[in-house]
Amino acid sequence: MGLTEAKIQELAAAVDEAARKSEPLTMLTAEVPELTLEEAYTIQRVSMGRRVERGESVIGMKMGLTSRAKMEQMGVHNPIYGHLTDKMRLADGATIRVEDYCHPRVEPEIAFIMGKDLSGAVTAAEAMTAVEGVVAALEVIDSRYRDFKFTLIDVVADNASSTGFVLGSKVVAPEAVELGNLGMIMSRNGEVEETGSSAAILEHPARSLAALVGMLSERGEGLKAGQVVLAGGRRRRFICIPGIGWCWRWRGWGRWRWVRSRGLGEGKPPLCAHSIRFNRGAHRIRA
Ligand code: OOG
Ligand code: MG
Repeated sequence: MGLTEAKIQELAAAVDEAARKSEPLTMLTAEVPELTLEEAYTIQRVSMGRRVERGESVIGMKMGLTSRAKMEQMGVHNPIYGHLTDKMRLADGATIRVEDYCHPRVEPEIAFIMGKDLSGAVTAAEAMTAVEGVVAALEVIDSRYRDFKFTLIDVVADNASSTGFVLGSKVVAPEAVELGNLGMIMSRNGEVEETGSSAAILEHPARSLAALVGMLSERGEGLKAGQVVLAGGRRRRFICIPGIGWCWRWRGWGRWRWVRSRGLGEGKPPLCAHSIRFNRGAHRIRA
């Protein structure tokens, strides 16, 4: 037996309130073990409706669990998606306070800017014909679940942990970068920690876009021209804690710096804050 409309509304209100107040939430599946993936997506949509009622607008979508590493971490075989609203968009160079989140993590991402509407069953190549530009992005995710414990169904209901994203300023035509095998170097406090490629995103980020459109079409939905799509994290999530600065360099494209926390304000206790910067000159760097 499926969940009643009232129960869907109640669970959507719970995830929405937890996100709005950055308050820990008990896993929905602990209370409702029979919750299905389809119902979780309905809860996600109802919670987005609540945001829209408060004045936010949906400006795009994000894919999640698109890399083998993240799928293995969650023990799943399929990606998930979430919605992005205008309120989640952070300015390039913004400073955010770690205290304002439950379990903040950052992920380097690749974003598509749609030039045309796109719906139905499409191949990766067809999906790319609707893309106007690609841009290096950074996502801040924040699972609201207590002790950072959740199942796939819980994370879908919680809008795939969406909380913020930043788009770089160098939007390029999709063919201007080698999107399917874009090299990346990641360093922690100035030392190289990991290297990789955009191929980790479902073998090519375009496949992530096509998969998203396929999943949306199951609900009779699609993407609209002008929307932003985050293709999904390449590997793992990186913790945001004071004292750790992350830097990701994409080959021939740009560099993202997640700057270390620093104190803010004279005479006040130091706040844990991070500055997110997209270094405009860095596209000259070669990996
Ligand atoms: C779920 C969000 C997944 C990605 O890029 O894989 C995601 C999570 O890891 O909390 O944004
Ligand atoms: Mg992500």
